[in-house]
Amino acid sequence: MKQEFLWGAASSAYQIEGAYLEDGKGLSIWDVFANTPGNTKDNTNGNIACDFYHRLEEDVALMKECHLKCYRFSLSWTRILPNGRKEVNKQGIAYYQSLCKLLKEAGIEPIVTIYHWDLPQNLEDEYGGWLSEKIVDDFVHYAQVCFEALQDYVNYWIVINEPNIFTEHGYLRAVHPPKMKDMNAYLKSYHHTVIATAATVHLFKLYNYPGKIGTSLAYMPGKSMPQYDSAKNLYQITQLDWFFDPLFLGEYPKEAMEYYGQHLKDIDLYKHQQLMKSAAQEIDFIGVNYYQSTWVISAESGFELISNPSLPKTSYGWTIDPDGLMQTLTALHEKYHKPIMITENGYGGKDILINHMVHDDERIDYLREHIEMMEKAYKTGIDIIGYCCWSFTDLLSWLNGYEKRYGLVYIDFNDSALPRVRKDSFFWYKQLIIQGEKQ
Ligand code: BGP
Repeated sequence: MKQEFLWGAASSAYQIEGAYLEDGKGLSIWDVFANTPGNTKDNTNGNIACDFYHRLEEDVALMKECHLKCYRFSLSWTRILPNGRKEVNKQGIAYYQSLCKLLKEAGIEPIVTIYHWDLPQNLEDEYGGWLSEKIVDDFVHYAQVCFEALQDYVNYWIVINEPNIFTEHGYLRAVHPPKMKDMNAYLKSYHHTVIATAATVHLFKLYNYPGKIGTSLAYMPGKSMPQYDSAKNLYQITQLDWFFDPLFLGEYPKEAMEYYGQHLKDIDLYKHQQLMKSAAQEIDFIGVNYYQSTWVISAESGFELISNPSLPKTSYGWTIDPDGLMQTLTALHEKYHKPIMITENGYGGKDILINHMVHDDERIDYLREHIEMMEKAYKTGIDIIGYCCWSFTDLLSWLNGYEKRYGLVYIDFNDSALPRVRKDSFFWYKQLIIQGEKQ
């Protein structure tokens, strides 16, 4: 990989910061949702989480020790704008400025995600959040406050994390706020994320802010037996192209419009086409989160996704498929011709702390195999600019509480001091980066 390749790790505000009511922060939909009994696994919430809010020095020192070249984190909208708009919370801004400063001093490039799912509750209450086009102006205003405040430190911006996942979980599957099961709401909310992203990218370029801007989506490539090729194709068009095309080509795939048909009522996919087209040109890179592939078979509804019978799984049943990463990178490169940053990739499992050590061999194997595949893809000419493993420390899993661990650093959540313990994967990743530095 190139000398300047961004080896790093990723996280998000709600999953690590805690301090949910401190220093002027307003409530997000996740604060409210997770504090309502029955909504999350074992009623876990991010009220304290990893207490990253109070431990910047300690955790950034660990990142430096691990030789990270970049650290991807998200900003909490309500820490910066407690009501979602207008009044700026200076303490929130100061907090993120000091995080960026610490990272820079440690030689670590901050990669900032503007939005990782924690919408201001106020905007949800006022007009239904992502269901209303009103969100676009509020989002762009928030993004500009972030650009203004952090432009001296940040060279890589990611507009929204996985809009394809949070809209599905929130509006179609009712497992995230606002707990809806409505196809039309799902498609509508997604469309508003597209417009908000396009408008943000356009503003970033118009004001000539320094650095590069991209956005991150989840990609789960489909595999199938040859007899199910048409099912796989339908999956590709309606579940992958549908989300990526409007952001990186500036238009939705026509075939998928037919597929969604009447569910698209009240959604004008063409109204902002000019903006979508120009932002698709202007956006600098594709952020992709890859964890697993899926097995596609045909079904009455066109296709069905099942677990791949011939591939190994994590203890949480996620398919382990490094080849799927190659499939992902190749598909994105060939279709959109933009540099790619792998903004998430990692192994979620139940780690055990024994004598202040965590032997997480499965995680090391997972990371090694995926990184090798990425390097192979890179050698074929795919422009890959960075790799962020998910995650640096253990953190709150949206659907699996504190039990499912992804970190290179273990956190003992049963101990109120929240001690940090370097896992075997921490030392392994550190060596990998050091070797890269020598090349
Ligand atoms: C991605 C999210 C992350 C993280 C990860 C692991 O979709 O962007 O925030 O949660 O998935 O997911 P989980 O914790 O559900 O295993």
